[in-house]
Amino acid sequence: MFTLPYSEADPCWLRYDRKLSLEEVPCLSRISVSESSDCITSAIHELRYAIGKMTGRVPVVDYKDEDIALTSAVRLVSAARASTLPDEFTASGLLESLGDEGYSLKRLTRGEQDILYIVGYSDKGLLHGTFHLLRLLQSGDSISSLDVTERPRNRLRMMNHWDNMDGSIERGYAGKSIFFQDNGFVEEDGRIRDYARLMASVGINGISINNVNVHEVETRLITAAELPKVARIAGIFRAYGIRLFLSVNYASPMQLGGLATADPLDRDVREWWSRTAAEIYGQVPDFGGIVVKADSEHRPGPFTYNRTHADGSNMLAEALAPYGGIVIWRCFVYNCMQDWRDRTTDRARAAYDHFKPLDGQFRENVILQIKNGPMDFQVREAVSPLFGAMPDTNQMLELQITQEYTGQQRHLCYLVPQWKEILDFDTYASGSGSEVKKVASGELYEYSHSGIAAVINVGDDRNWTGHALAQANLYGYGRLAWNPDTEETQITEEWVKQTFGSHPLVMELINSMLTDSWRIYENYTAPLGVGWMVNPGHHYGPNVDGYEYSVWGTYHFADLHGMGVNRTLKDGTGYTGQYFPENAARYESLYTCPDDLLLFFHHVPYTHQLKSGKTVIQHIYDSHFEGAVGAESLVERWIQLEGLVEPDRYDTVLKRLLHQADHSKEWRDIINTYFFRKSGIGDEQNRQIF
Ligand code: GCV
Repeated sequence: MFTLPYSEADPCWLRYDRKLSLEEVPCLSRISVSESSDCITSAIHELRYAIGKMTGRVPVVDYKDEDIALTSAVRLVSAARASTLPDEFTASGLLESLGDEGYSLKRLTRGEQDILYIVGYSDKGLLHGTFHLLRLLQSGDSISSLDVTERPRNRLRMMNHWDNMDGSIERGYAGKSIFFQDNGFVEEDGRIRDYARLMASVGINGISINNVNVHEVETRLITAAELPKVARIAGIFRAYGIRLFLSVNYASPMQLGGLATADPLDRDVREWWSRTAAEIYGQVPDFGGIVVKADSEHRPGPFTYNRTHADGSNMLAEALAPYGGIVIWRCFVYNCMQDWRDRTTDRARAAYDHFKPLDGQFRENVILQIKNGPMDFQVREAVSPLFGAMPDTNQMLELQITQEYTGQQRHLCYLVPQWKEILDFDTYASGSGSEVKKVASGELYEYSHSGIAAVINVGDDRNWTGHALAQANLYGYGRLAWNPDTEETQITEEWVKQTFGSHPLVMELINSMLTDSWRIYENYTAPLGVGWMVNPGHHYGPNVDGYEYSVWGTYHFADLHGMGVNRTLKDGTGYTGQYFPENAARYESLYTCPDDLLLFFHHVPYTHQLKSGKTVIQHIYDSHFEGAVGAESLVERWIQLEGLVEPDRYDTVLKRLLHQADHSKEWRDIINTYFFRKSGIGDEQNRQIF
């Protein structure tokens, strides 16, 4: 007998608190299925648990699927049993159009008969279709004439963990790893199973479980001693339609194989990797592939041997190719030992400068994974000019759900609006309408592999994400990876309804808190796209000069006259020239560059007038005062929900919001004071600056 959930952790959006009457939806009283697979078993468990919880009666399962005799049932059918489907599914080639993961949901009522079909080409489609149905039921959406067909826009929809085997998580803000502890795997796997359920429910289909900074212990994950344990985790995910990936150490042939080199063109190195691939696939036949951070932030890579990133990734890709595996090669490559006195080197240029010249040189099972911006997941930065710039090389987008620079899950910062802007950004790579979402989905250049990955924000905290409202980022990412055109409002509403219920005030207030939160956070932190004014190392809290005289290439260049980074072609670093002409021209000119990114692209006097009509210095003051008021308003909104949200969640969120309101004042005062002292220009409204 199954029991869901598998752990005591917060169920997030899989709560199923809504009450449903079987009389209104008789089809929910029975599940009919005659096929079997791990994914189908998962789908049945999910249906039984959710329907049982919502209706008070766990549906019976009819494994013979004697359709003719059924009067009411949810019927799961894949292509293997297509002959038993009614004409509505077979006539128009619908089944074939679903691909490996799509599904069609139809409710057909004829007289006494009430059958709700969940139809997929494959069992994975059935599982995705199941979660779609449960989402509708839980949200209270009508299913009386249900007729939905969906397939994911992105082939690869991935989560990247930065988990270390000692249990710590790089940039993790919600406890310890759910996979690892004490340099081994956790023994109790209930959390992992519940995590797989959550991920599958939003359509995730790939997960890399260890940090891209692969240290000594984690390097051993691809050895015979560890692979059986990896296989156990892969099995948990497989049952939810998710393939497992690992991050690997580029220097593994030296560290594990005792070779003197990791040179990608060395015969012994190549053989070592192909033997290793054979061992991996011997244990995990559907292993997704590997994620590689090479020649970045002191990680080893092909540069040591005067080889290129194409040489390095192709060598690995060759080893994985016989098994259908892919190499996800990160483009986060830059000089992290820069001299701050050197104004000619621009970190923002690095990914494009390194990778663009290599277009067309990568094997078809290599994908370049590109961070959304050219710097590093700032609260606001430009979109990376590398998107769309490599028509002959597979690309995918990397986002960051974990809130490294956006409040570390102690501050509320809903990132769906930011991600929508990134996905909708028009690269003009192939004329207008060449948005990032079309590059990532492979629609622009018909890539053989592509998609979206994001650095996950979960840990073993009971509520997974530290801040309960940060679960919305997790949910929103999955929904956007499935379909980047999903409206922000739809995602937010879905999440709130499923997680907190449909009380009008709850809906209205949590919705508005999430919607406003990114702008509020931006307002009291880094102004006009400049970024990086954080404490070095841990990146929490204000420190305007924290990175100003460092090696990291992250400067604001504030002096007594003005601030910002001159990245123009005319007399700056030339970064603007990496964009396609429409964007290059827009960013190059002070007059067309959007205010939001002004200091990212230009160094201007404090008295420079923005499009808003304000001067830069007045904007800094105003936005910081507004931001702190905004943070206060989050508290004011939340306290209206006392009694409408259960006490535990209410209290923990309130605590974080109070901290945020307080901390936003610290941000406000430090930033405002710093620029007042630098510029000597007072606030027009004479508010208190120290
Ligand atoms: C995993 C930033 C983060 C690092 C992270 C790195 C990366 O520099 O601060 O913690 O390392 O990005 O994306 O590789």
